[in-house]
Amino acid sequence: MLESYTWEQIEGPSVPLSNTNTITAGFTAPAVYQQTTYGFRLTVVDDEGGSTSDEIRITVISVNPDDDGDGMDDLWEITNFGTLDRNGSGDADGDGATDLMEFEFGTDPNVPQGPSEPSIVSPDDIEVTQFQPQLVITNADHHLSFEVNYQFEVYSDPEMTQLVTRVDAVAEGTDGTTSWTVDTPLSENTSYYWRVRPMVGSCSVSG
Ligand SMILES: [Ca+2]
Ligand SMILES: [Ca+2]
Ligand SMILES: [Ca+2]
Ligand SMILES: [Ca+2]
Repeated sequence: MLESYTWEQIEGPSVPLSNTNTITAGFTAPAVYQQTTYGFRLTVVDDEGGSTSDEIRITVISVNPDDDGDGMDDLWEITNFGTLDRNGSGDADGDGATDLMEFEFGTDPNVPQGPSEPSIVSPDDIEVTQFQPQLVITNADHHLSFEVNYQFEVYSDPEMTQLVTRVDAVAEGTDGTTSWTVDTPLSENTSYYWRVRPMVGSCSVSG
């Protein structure tokens, strides 16, 4: 005759077991962010002091890869940040790509991956004959998976306080350079100053 049943957990993160002294123990599957295996051992003792035990393993799978609903897979968050606390809008490595973008690009959220400063190709300190010149830059260096676009600004003063025109998101050119044609006629015999700024993100305007 069997005298006692004893269930104990032998594998996986600790979970509360119920009815551990009966033949049918139970536990509530906890929320997991990755497949997790729980192991249990049942030991039975009979009235003559003999005992035997058996083990079972139960694997709990994550049905929702993004339990906290921030767009980043929870396993990716744990792997890269050790926590689910980040919500995607931050930029852990300060490279201009938010954590959520890095998840989508498949890049490393803890390693800065550009963009560097782009350089000006033309016009650079020269006279131009067009009223709407084309501004050309050499693309910034950045991780190939980064989607980068450029903001161009044209000013009428060297201190760059008097904005003449600007465009926010010119898609990066595929030949190593990016260009934008000034969208408003400039005045004759006047000096203008321009600059460009790379930004990581989705592109809203093509140029
Ligand atoms: Ca998440
Ligand atoms: Ca999160
Ligand atoms: Ca980043
Ligand atoms: Ca990065």
